[in-house]
Amino acid sequence: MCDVVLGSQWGDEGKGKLVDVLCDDIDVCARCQGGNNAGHTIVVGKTKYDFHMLPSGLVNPNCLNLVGSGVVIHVPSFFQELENLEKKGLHCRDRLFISSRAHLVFDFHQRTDKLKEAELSINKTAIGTTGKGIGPTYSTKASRSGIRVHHLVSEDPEAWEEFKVRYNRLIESRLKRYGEFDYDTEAELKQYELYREQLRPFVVDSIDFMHTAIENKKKILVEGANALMLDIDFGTYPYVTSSSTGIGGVLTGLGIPPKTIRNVYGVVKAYTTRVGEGPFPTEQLNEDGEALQTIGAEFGVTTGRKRRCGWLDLVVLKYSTLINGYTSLNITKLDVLDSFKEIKIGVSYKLNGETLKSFPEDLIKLGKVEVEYKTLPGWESDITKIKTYDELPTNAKLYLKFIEDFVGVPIQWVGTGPARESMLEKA
Ligand code: 2SA
Ligand code: GDP
Ligand code: MG
Repeated sequence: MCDVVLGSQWGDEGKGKLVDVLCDDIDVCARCQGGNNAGHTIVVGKTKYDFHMLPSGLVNPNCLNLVGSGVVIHVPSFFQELENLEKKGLHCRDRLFISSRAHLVFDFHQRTDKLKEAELSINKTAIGTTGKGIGPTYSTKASRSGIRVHHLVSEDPEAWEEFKVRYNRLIESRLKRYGEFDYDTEAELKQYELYREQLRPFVVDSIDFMHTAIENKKKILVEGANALMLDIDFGTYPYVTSSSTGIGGVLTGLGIPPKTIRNVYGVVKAYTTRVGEGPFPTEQLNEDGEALQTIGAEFGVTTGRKRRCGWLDLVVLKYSTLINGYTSLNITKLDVLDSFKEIKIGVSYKLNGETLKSFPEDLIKLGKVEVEYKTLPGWESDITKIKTYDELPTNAKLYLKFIEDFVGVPIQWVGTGPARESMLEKA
């Protein structure tokens, strides 16, 4: 059976840490969507690991790791990330596999990501992407002109010629769209000729890989990247990423049927953050937002951008619960609220005096909603040394209970610090 970890807000909820905690007892960890736009931080003792495209399960020496077919792979970054992990003493080459069906991100995808953003910024409508070429790569995938891993590594005598034809066709269409830009196709192709050999040992038929693991009753954990509110269908479109970041992406990105899914863990930051542009109803452009940003050290793991901060938004969490069907929740970074005298929680959106039933799809509407807040008393004490859920201050428990009652999903874990040990499990 597969358990799944999904981000419930706008990302950076602390999914990596939960995956790391769960991976102690896991045989296979799989990524199903996104690419190296993701940033998952794991703190083990004094070592901090930053994962981008690779699954966080690599930290566990007994865990096999799969980069699934729904992921988009920038090969130079794949090797760079692997090297960085190895430099930190994590030897994991023999436990890392990539799907032959995953699409490749080329440098020109990253270039055109930035060119498109520059175009949009003229009208102040840039998305605030990570610049990792994610949107352009999923675009070429959807328009059926993308290049997949098997196109690169195939040993068929015609494969390399065919690869070059596809590659040149893609370059031509980019140049047509964006005009001439300086780009060394010869150098890139030479590099990819080397990658053909270097990448081959990692490549598997991921359908066979996953289904063999399922048949052999292996414990599988799927690591979602980004989060539901960045989903291409259900997020704040167009201020979203270009993959299915919810439960749907788990099925389409790994080729597994719904009946193989057991638990769906929703990771919820105790407040809300967002990096990049787009609507954020509970954002606090004031001292509270600044305090959350500073205390929570809210900076993007991939781009280093400051994350925007605001109160927990239960309208968002309820909406995200409807779509992903969380079986339990991990509330993270509760310790960041330790010093607040009062804590607010967004509980409903009002538009023209009427309470909305759900999260609006229309950004004009969303821009006009008035958030109604419930104010709860803070606990004003340090929870970072606490070892059990029961020892949490009464007001912290009230805060958690309010969330649980509102969304109707039990809280299973509470994060009280970045380290692996700072995770309280509710009995
Ligand atoms: P893209 O690059 O096309 O996926 O960007 C589209 C939107 O998706 C947002 N996005 C993210 N939001 C939060 N965290 C992400 N990962 C990094 C991290 C982000 C970073 O863990 O900190 O370092 O800046 C991530 N990746 C994509 C992005 O901000 C756009 O709003
Ligand atoms: P992800 O993208 O969801 O995996 O999250 P990120 O790694 O991008 O961002 C979460 C950040 O919060 C990381 O720096 C984590 O080390 C840190 N973190 C995770 N859980 C906790 C927690 O409970 N308390 C604190 N203070 N930090 C946490
Ligand atoms: Mg992140």
